[in-house]
Amino acid sequence: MIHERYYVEQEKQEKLINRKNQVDENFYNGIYERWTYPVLTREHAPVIWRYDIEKETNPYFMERLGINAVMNSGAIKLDGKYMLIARVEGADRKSFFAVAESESPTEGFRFRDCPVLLPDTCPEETNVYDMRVTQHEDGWIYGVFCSESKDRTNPDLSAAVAAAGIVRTKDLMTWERLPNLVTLHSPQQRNVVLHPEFVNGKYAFYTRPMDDFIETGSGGGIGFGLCDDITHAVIDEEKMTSLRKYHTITEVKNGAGAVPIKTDRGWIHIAHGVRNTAAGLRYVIYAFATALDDPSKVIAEPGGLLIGPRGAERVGDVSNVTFTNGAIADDDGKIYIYYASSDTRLHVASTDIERLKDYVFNTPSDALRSPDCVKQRVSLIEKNLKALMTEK
Ligand code: M1P
Repeated sequence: MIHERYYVEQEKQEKLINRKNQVDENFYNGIYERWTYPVLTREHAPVIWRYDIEKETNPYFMERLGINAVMNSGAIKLDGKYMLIARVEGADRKSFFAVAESESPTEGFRFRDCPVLLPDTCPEETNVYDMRVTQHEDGWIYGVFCSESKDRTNPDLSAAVAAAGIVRTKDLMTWERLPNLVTLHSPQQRNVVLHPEFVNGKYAFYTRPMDDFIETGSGGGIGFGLCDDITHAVIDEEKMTSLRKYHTITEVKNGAGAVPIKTDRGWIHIAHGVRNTAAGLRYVIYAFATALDDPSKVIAEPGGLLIGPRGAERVGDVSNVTFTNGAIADDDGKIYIYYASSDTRLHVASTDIERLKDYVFNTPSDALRSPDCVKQRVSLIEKNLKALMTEK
C-alpha cells in the first residue's frame, strides 16, 4: 500500500516544477538577465529517489536515501528540448548524474525517473561529477566528467586523484564508457571540455593541468591538447589558453566551463576563475574568446567576472561559489548559461549572441595594476562627461 504522505510530497514537487520563473528585475548590467528561481534544487529530486513509498516497509515515510544538492550541470538542446545533465549529490556525499528536461530553457525542469547508469569500468573510481556535454561533429554526444579515485600511494586519508572520464551517447539514455583521458605531462585533470569540432583532423580538449587533487600548482591555466583517437584519448602537448594571473579573479586557479560557443568573431568560452580570500576560495564565472582558426589562441578576455555569487547564492555547502559547466546557444540567438551557486543549486542567466560578443570583444581587459585600472575608469568617465555636455 502506498503511504498517504507520498501524495503530499508529490503534489509539493509538482507545484515547484510548474512554478513560473521570471527575470529578476532588481538586477541589471546590460550583459545578461538573472532569473529569480533556481531551475534545479534538491527538492526537484523525484520523491521515488528518496523515499520507500510503501507503508508496510516505511511506516513513518522517512527519507531513506536523501539528496543533499543538485548543482553543476552540463546542458544541451536535443530534439527541441532543453536537457540538463545534473550533478546530483546524495546525502552520502557521492555524486551521480541525472538528466532533467524541459520544453522551456528557464523553468519546468523535471528529472527522468532513473539517474544515468554509467558503465562501472573503473574499480577505483569513488565519485563522479561535473559533466560537460559536447555535441560533436562526429555525430556522437560526449560527456566528459571528473572521475575521482582514492590515491592509494599517499597515506593521507583525503588524498585523491582526479581524472577526466569520457562517455558517449546518441540519446542521453544509453551511455558507452570510453577509457579516461590520459595527459602525458599532467598528473591530474579536472574541468576538461571536449571541443565540438575537429581541429587539424583531431579531437581537441580543453584541459586543466593539476599537480594534485586541489592545487593546480605549476598548471598555468586552461590547457588545450589534441588527440587522434577518442576511444583511447591520449594528449601529449598541452598548450596554454586562458592563463592564471596574479591579483585577478583567476589567481589561484581557473577551468573551462561550458562547451565553447561558435560565433563569427571567434569561439566564446564561459569558464570559472578562483581567487583566495580571508574567508576561503571565491569562485566566479568569466568569459574569453579564442580564434576560429586556432581555438587555443586567446583573442579577447574581458577583465573581471561575468557572474559572481549574489544574495542567497553566496551561501551553501561551499559558500561564495558560482560555477558553470553548461550553456545552451539556442537557434534564435539566445544563450542560456546554467550556473550553480555555492555547490547547492542550479540557476540560469540569459543573454544572446550579439550581447555576449559585445561583452567579450568590447569590455576592457584587466589592466592588472590599480593605477592602470583607475586610468581605464577615468577615461570612461571623461568620455561620458563629454557626451553629457554635448547633449545639453
Ligand atoms: O567547490 C567549488 C568547485 O570546486 C571544483 O572546481 P576546481 O576544480 O576549479 O577547484 C569542482 O570540484 C567543482 O565541482 C566545485 O563546484
